[in-house]
Amino acid sequence: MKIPDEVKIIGEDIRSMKIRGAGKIARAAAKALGLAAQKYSGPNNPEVFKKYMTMNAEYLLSTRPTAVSLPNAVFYVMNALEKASGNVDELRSAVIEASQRFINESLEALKKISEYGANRIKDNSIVLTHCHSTASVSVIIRAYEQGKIRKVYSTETRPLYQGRITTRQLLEHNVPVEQIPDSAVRYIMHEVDQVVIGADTIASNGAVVNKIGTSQIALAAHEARVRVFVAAESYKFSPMTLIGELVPIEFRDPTEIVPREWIEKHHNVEVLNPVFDVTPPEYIDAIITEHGVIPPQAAIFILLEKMGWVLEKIKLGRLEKIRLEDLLEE
Ligand code: RUB
Repeated sequence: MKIPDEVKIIGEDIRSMKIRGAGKIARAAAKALGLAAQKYSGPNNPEVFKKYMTMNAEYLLSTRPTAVSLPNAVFYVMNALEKASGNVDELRSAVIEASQRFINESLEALKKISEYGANRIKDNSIVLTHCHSTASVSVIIRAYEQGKIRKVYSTETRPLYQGRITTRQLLEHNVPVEQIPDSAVRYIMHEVDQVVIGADTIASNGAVVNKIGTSQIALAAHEARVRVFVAAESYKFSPMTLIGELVPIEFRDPTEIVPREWIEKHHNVEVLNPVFDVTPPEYIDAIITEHGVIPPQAAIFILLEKMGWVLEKIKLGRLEKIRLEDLLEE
């Protein structure tokens, strides 16, 4: 049994960040599991098929550590497999159907978030956003269509410049946008009316894990009494944080920051490249989800009410390390 090439291509695109952003990663992982099911050519034995799907799931889970949207998407599809019964064809259909359902629900969620989020933007606003978040961009575009946005500041987001994707997408929708270096955020904040950002993971206490630099932006906004909104689908809430798990922060290769030759020339100096940070709930005014706009402190309700299907699988307090098998075990 091996992982099909189609799944490996998606997995490697996630790892290398060709596919990036928590929502896109989740949809790509769901799609990959659907493809894995389609490509299965092993024996007509449900147990073998389940093992094969678990192998594909484990592989996808290993690609990037921080965005909980990835495990949540994988668990969503694997949960459908676990609940299904019958022969391999029936199990295969259950996986393909769940994969498509996750993708559709995710896109529906984005539409709702753009509406709910745009409602929270005041007339004549200057908005600041960070990195590239599909959820935030859709809020901003919708608010612009409603005539509420005067200008957007888009941070360049070193080292990989995802802010340029944001700027390009906003320009494509005629939204007036100015690109600024990350270090200009505090300087510009007195002009800003609202900050709108996305999330990779939201903890049960409402802390938001997002692209490195987000917490500094939130601090500068707090100091200037500018409100901070987070646009995030419910599958970005982390069930594991309910039982005290920490959100792993991804560190990427130092050469994303400086060339290898520079490092070698400088006595192999240590270069750190943490790619996400944690913004405490006190610095966030509201989280815009497809279920409505909530204060960060209400994250726990989204987890308990909307992500309950994952919680059912967690044996509270007994897991040292949460692994797929543990979550799927009855
Ligand atoms: C992307 C990032 C985005 C969130 C939300 O980081 O931090 O703000 O993932 O994005 P990276 P979306 O570029 O390292 O993946 O709203 O598109 O899910």
